[in-house]
Amino acid sequence: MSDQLVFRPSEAAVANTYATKSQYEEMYARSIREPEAFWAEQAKRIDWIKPFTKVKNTSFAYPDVSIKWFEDGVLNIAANCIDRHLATRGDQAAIIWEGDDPGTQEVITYNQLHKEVCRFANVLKANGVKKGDRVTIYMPMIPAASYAMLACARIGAVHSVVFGGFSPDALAGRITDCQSRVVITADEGRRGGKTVPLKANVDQALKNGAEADTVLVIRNTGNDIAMQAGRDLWFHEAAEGVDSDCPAEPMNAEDPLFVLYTSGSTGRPKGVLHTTGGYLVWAALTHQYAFDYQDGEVYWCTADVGWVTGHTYIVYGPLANGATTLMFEGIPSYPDAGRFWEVIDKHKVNIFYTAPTAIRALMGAGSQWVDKADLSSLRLIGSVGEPINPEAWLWYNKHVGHERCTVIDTWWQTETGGILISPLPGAVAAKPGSATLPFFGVQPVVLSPEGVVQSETKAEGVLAIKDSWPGQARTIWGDHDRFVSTYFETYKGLYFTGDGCRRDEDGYYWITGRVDDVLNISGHRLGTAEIESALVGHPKVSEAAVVGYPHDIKGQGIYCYVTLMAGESYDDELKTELRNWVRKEIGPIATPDLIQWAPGLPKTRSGKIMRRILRKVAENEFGSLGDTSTLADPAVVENLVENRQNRP
Ligand code: 6R9
Repeated sequence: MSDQLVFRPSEAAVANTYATKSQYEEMYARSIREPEAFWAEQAKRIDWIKPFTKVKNTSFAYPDVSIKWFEDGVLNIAANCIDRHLATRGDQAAIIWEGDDPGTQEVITYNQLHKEVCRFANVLKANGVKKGDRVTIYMPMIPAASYAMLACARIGAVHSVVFGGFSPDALAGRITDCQSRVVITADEGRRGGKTVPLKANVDQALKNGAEADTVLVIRNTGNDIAMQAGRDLWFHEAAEGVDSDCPAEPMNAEDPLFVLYTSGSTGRPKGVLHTTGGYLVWAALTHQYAFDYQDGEVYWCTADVGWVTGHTYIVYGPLANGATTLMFEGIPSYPDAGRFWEVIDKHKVNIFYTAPTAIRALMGAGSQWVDKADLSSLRLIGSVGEPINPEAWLWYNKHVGHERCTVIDTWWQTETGGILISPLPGAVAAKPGSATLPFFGVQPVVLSPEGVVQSETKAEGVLAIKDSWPGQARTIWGDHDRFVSTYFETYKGLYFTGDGCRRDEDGYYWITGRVDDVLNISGHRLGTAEIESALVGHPKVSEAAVVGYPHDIKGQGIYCYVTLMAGESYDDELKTELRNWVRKEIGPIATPDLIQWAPGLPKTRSGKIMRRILRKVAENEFGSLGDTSTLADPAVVENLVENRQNRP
């Protein structure tokens, strides 16, 4: 191997693996050569009520994109994640819940999970929820969030989980877009010792234009909240006397399972739709192989169920495999920067999966926090959500993995359903900063920005995928045209990821980040368009342009250029006001880091904002602004450079 820093699988990792190097190579080759046979076999890992006879029926041909897997098969996801384990592991922990407050925890066995999910499903049914109906879930990280998701899956309702950190307006938009008539929430959530007013946010969302018939409220903190008669129901009251058994609805493989909103480069967030059969096969298979999950291990993914990582790798993948999945309500820094490590020791966690932003923040807090923990239970540590810089990778490997654990960097997206590029622990040597090689069935393609396929191994450009895989999103809720134009129009015949990448001489993929107007803030996707639209919604703002810039902890920070209405005064007080405004409009994750007053924005003569220049100024690289001759008013740039906010 060419690069100096290569970490080969340890003997222990090879002894433990489902795929050695040669097995990975064989399976990968077969998955490409004979996808029908390969996937027919892999799909046997889940229980089908009625077996499928067709495996793959997919086309990326523009504009007739259509993706179907196992299309005549019938199954139920909740039955796969719960019922089929009861005979062999009814008393095994399905979920270990660790509360925000270090003293709180709960263990839920598969038997208990069955009962809870059935009761939840019966409450939904009693409130009129039927197969195909959408249900919005706006919850803290408590076990009831996964009961709610699995209850929807059990009766065939389509869940739309909205991250509990989103604002009432962001929530309202998501309720309206998929027309959910039922919202599931809690009185309040807890995070880092503070409470989050979830139910009050729902009230606000329903006041601001969203509509719902029923709000089901879980009692969590027990603090007083307002309840609206005729609309709001306490879950514990609604669940009184309901049956603790509920039959699992037979679902077609292509019936929708969930909608999850994610940011794109333009417009409002889009509801990415995943279906049943292919998604579950992908979630279960990738969870088993990427983590080499072994029976009895304790597995912890630190994501929130409001993101796709929480869907696939806290709930569906691990439970489909009969795993013990740890669910954490809190944050890495509460009560102190040792929390993650204490939780690992307390619950003897074997597999730990987190985000680079958390690793960088904990690295910044000082190694003394992690070094006083034992961490000997760990076998594998993973990362997801954004590129991991080699420095953070090496710190993670040394201080968390004790140079003994396997480290995996997994690349994927909301739209991909699960991991697409990642080293398999017993097969593929890691290089810090590279997500390495594709998973079974995944054919990455590197294109020049003009769309020329790079056939040399060593290549650089944008990343696309050549053919469908079972876990792929099928459409955007209510807007198939947008699905087709977002992912399949730019490079005909290929799925376009929106990421830039480099492939080295060993065929390893190095993801370099988004090439579109999507920001990745602490591993969370945000569209610049969403932040701009929040800013121009403020009465004093006339125009705004938002770009990302490198940020030590968050990966990217949010840099806003703002032009005010004539006569408004550019002062610091207004900057604070705008920061709070965006927080309120979208949520704390969208809070601007830097705001620059821009009496003028650089525009072409046809009026297009030249973002390239704005990015350079934000990156503090104004020496290389490139061609500015097409600007309508070149003097604007001088002013921007002079007043730049990101000085070292
Ligand atoms: C799972 C998830 C997707 C975007 C993706 C890319 C970035 C995710 C990464 C990574 C480099 C990794 N991304 N994992 N970049 N290396 N291992 O994060 O989904 O929220 O949809 O974000 O995140 O830019 O396009 P999602």
